[in-house]
Amino acid sequence: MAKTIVVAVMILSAMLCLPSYANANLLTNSGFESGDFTGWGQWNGSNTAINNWGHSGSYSASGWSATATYQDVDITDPSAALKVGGYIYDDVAGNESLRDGAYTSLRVEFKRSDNSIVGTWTTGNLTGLDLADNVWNEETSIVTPLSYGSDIAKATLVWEVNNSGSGNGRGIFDDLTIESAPVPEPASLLLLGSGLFGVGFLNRFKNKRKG
Ligand SMILES: [Ca+2]
Ligand SMILES: [Ca+2]
Repeated sequence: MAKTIVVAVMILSAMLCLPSYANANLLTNSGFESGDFTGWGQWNGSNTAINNWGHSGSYSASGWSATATYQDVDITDPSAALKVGGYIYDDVAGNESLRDGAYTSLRVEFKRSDNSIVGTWTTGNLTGLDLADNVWNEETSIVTPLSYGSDIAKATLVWEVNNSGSGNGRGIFDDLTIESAPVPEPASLLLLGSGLFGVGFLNRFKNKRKG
C-alpha cells in the first residue's frame, strides 16, 4: 500500500514537472472571443467583421479590400524566443477566396520604445494559391526578437488584407499569437527522468517479490 502511494506521488510529481506548453499569449482577445475587436486597433476598420465561427472558440475575424488590424505588446526579454503568427482561412466554399491580386498577410514588427521599427517577421503576401482551401492554415514561426536588432521594447502584430488591383476575397484570421516559445527546462526533465526511474525501480522490486 505504502509503495503504491510512493509510486503515485512520483508519477504526480513527474507530471507536475513536465514542461508547460500552455504558454501565456501576450495578445489580448487573440481569438476574438469577446465577439468584437476589443484590444485591437484598426485601419479601415469598416472593412472588417467578426465571424460567428472560428479556428477555436466561437468567433474569428475577417477583412477585405484594404484594411489592417493591429495590437502592441511589451517585450521584456528580447533574447527569449517567441512563437508568432496565427491561423488564416481561405474560404473558397463561401466564395470568399483571396484571388486575382488580393492578398493577406500576418506580420510582427519589433520596435524600440519610440515606436521605430527594428525588424519585421512576416508571412509575406499570401494569396488563395498560397493557402489550402476551406481549412485553417497555420502560419506561425519561432523567432527571437534580439536576432532582428537591439533596443527592442515592444512588438506589434498586424494582420492585413489588401487588394492590389482587381482582386477580391477575404482574409480570415483566428488565434493570433505572440507567446513564449515552448522550451523544456533541464531541471524539469531531470525530475521527470528521476520520477520515471523510481517507478521502474519499484515495478522491478514488486515483480521480484511476486516471482
Ligand atoms: Ca476564435
Ligand atoms: Ca486556396
